[in-house]
Amino acid sequence: MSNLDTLFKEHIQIRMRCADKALEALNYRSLILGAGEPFGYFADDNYAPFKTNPHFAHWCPAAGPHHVLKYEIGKKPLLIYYSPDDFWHLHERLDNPFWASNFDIIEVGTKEKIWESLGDLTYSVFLGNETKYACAKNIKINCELMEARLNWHRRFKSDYEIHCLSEANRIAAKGHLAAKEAFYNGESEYEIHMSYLKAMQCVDTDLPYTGIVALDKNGAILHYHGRDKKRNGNVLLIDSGATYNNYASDITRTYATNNCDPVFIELLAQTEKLQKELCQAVKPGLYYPSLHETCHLKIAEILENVGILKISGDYQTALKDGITKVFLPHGLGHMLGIQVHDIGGKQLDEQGNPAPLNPSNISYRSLRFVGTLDQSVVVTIEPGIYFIQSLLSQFKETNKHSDKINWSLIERLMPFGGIRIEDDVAPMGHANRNLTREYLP
Ligand SMILES: [Mn+2]
Repeated sequence: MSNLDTLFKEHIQIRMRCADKALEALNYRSLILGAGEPFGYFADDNYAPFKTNPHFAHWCPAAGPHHVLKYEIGKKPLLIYYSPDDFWHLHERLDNPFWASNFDIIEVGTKEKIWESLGDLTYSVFLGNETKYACAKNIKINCELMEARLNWHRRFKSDYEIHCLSEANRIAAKGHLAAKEAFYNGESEYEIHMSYLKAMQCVDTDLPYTGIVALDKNGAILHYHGRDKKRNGNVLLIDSGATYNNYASDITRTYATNNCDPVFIELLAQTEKLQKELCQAVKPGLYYPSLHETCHLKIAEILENVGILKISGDYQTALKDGITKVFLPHGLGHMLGIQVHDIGGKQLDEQGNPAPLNPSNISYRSLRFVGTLDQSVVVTIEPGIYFIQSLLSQFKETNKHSDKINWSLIERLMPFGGIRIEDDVAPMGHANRNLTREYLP
């Protein structure tokens, strides 16, 4: 048995134990998870690239739509694998993947057969978007309390999942190294992106999310998805990942040429140093929003160090007055797993109660993970500093603290867009494992 087989076996056993607990608590007998069906565009016969229902993917790496998994308390999970005789579309044949021995598997050729093969469905709960057949069987659909419990369990990664996340980082590191080289060779956003894909031997739809490849001022558009053909940028902000067995990596790097303003180069060096310090602080028991707050205080310090802010070392007040949020409007990071922004970050417990937020701290509102880190709760750490025209103008015109900002220096730095550095970090033992830096400096 290979290492992956052993890890997966253990992963499925954990899934079964967690599902037993959730099913018993909510008085169900079996859990039915649909891989799902692709989303079709309105008034069109085209479909969006298929993404598997994350609840299904948590149990089974099988690719493609329509498969259904049934787990009944105390029984071996049953996978109904959809394998039609279809010359219009490609359907991956089952073969003998590493995970197969953990399921009883029935291969069927029609969607109707899937549901006939599931057996007794009394006291079942179905999660997925393919609800038509489940409705016809009169079973409970997309029960929120069940979703909350499964989302909660997804927070704690098994050793198999950590392995997959690490592999997703290893693969993405190849792309990032190629992108860096392409940038220093003067390539355009489009060319850098193509170099990224080529190095990983993949296409856009294999990526866990639409990558951000931003040269210069485009880095200040936080979800920039352009692919400009203009060459010879001075700054590259690249936020791009890879997928391995449905698990995502989420990595950002910022590179600058020597043609940049020296203040920007200094900002980049200090942000990198801060990012590494924040990563080192990740450990079980740490309340994540407190690290977000530390990040904002340090950003205030950095901005003062390079002469952007005049705040006499009063970082706490700069945070309270919302000055740091002008430069860093997003959260420190988020949970990572099957989904890039793994679900359940604002959930307090497995019942699905919401985590309390500190309403007095305005910088918390954009935070996607409000909780305490525990063993193997993988998170991203992604501090940034941006020169966003709209936020800066608004602050200058309406905020009574606008005299604390060195506006002539801001004007000089605007053309360079912004900085973000992001790693994926797994709290482990009394410290952590930085899954990204193991492969990418
Ligand atoms: Mn991220």
